[in-house]
Amino acid sequence: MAKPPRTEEGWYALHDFRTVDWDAWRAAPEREREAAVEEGVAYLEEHERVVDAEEGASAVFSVLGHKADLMIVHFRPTLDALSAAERRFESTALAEFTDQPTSYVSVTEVSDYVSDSYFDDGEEETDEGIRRYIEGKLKPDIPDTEYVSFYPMSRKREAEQNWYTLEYEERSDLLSAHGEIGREYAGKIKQVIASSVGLDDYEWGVTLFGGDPADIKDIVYEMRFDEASAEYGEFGPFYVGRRFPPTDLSAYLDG
Ligand code: 76R
Repeated sequence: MAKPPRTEEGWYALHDFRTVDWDAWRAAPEREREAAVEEGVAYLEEHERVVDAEEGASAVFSVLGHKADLMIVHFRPTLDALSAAERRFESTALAEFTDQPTSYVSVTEVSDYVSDSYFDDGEEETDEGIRRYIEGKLKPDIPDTEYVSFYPMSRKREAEQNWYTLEYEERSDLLSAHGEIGREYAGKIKQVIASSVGLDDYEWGVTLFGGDPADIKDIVYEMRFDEASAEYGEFGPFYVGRRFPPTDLSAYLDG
């Protein structure tokens, strides 16, 4: 058996997609719409302030295209906290106007590939810079940049291309070449990679944040030519959205 990497898990992630029933929204009496906006804004503000848990991060995005209208992203220390956040949304008057076409559950992870010294020497012994880098991956903040892209992906398990039968060294080399491309986008793209093995339909959820949607397109495209993705990447549906402050909910719904 090829050696699995050691991993450490951080915050759990829920990508909660919602469609709005626009006909019902337009047909609803004004006071119902007002109550929905008021409760929706309160829900989003409280979750962005993380009043429901010790730590975490949340944000809301408007999603382009037919797949969804809203994406609410929550990072929390436990799966239970995510479940509570999801159910709490259902109790708002806004939820009466929404459906959940899809969702994604995952957990942030760092592995040996990122830093074997962290796993060999333990947290205390690890270089301060690396420790902060790892902490940032396990407990990601959500940047203020405007655009987001989310997609699930897996590594192939096919007869000729099987990531899971490659030797550890080979996987590690492929991912460090992958990381070199990634670092060219420093300052332009922030990525959150969270494992969904055993939790959802693909193996990772990828969330890319950036100020320019062209950078999102470029990083994904460039990585397609890199062996880790070209040979072993398998992708699910893509969702692209724009962050908005909770107080703009009314403008989004009525705009
Ligand atoms: O040695 C190193 O520097 C590698 C560090 C690293 C790892 C281990 C790294 C860096 N990634 C790693 C693992 Mn990544 N990443 C993606 C995508 O669309 C695509 O083709 C892929 C989607 C992007 C855009 C991205 C960006 N990465 C992984 C894994 C887990 C693999 C496994 O365990 O088998 C996946 C699925 C994945 C996918 N990666 C980086 C980036 C960027 C921007 C970096 C460099 C910046 C940074 O390290 O934070």
